[in-house]
Amino acid sequence: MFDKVLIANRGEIALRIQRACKELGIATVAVHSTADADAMHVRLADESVCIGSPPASDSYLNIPRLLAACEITGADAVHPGYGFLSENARFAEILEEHSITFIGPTSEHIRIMGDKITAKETAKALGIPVVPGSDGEVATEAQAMKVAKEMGFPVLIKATAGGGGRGMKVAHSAADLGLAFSTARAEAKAAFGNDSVYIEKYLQKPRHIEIQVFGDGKGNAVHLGERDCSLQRRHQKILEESPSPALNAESRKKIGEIVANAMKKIKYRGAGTVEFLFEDGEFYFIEMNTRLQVEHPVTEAVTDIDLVLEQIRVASGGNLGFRQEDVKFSGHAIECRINAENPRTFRPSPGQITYWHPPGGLGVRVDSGVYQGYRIPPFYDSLIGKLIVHGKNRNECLMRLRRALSEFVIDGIETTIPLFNELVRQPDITNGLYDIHWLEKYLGKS
Ligand code: MV4
Repeated sequence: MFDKVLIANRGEIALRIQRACKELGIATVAVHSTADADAMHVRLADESVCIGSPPASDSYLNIPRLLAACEITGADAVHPGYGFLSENARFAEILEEHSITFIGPTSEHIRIMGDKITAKETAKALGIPVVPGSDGEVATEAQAMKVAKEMGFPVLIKATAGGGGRGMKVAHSAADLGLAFSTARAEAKAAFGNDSVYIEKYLQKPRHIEIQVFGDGKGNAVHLGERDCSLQRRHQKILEESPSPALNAESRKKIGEIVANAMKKIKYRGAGTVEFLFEDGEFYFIEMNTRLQVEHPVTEAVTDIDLVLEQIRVASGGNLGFRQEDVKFSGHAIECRINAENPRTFRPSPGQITYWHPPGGLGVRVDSGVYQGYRIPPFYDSLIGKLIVHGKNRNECLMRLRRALSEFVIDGIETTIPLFNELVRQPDITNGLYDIHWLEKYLGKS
């Protein structure tokens, strides 16, 4: 096992990772920018190193400074959290070259899944159902037209280097295709420095359902069920739940087994998420994330497995501690992302938290890196906490969530809590009847 882990992240996830390290008896190193000197993850760490100025490129994304912090503190492993360098294959490689363990998958797996065409080809070859579309890159408008006409409209042009919805354009008919193709390419070039695009059949009202996987890099792998992440705005998830209200036991088992077998074949190591669109009872692979995700506590609640602790265990050479038949799914969990934002306009609302009263009680978990008196800096994303509620079934979970939300008091800044108070009373939400467009339509109406 490692003696000392450096946590290359900030906020609630830095604290989440520290907690797992502490339970394993591992010393922790926090790194932080000058804007985060007062952050909770810095206060609670065994050691901390200031690595630069507020812009992430000078601190949390700065590989030479992170390496220097490892060297100064003698850390033998790095946990990247989510975002920042968590899916940077080069960072994983550089750490290994310096005999520091990257707590995550191999750089090869990160690279394969980072390129959306290679990811899709790999998934398809492993027997995972994918969205119908072009075989790889589409280089010319003429080629795009040929593929689209064979497949039928509407189609979606996607950036090969993309993900998270950037560089995506819908073409509803042949008349739209020329403009969609050229704008997708231009946006891809501007956003990723790579204008490669591919085409898929556009699914019009899918749900976003992702399967949590976990492997030990030795050919043992399991699935840990799904999370329904359809409630999102501009590709930012707002609320996630497990199990998905849209799945039955049979379809859950079937897709879970397909994905777990695929992970066994590639000897995947650590936590991963295989993302699908789900429409009319069918799953369609879109992407794989090779990192721990923001919404991982939803899976922890229903499986009672500590995903971060397991990540650390397998990164240090341990075997998977459980088999598929040992994984028991219990009850229902919902996570609400508490952002420092206006709940209507979503304009960021940094500033001082003058009062902080998180909810508690049975089945309630709050993961957060803030505290009363803390000043939220304006430089980073606006997630300040996550409320995760667990119950015996979806109805109990919802009742408990309404209760927990009503207890939550945050003063001094605006937060998304009022939005959640509304959402948990909407019939479509309580009935589980929502697709990826539901929230934006709701926000447009009200
Ligand atoms: C799609 C799609 C419809 N059809 N692909 C958006 C981000 C990226 N992860 C994939 N995305 C989508 N891909 C096909 N073939 C619709 C989306 C999409 C979406 C997906 C998941 C969650 C929210 C979304 C919001 C808008 C569009």
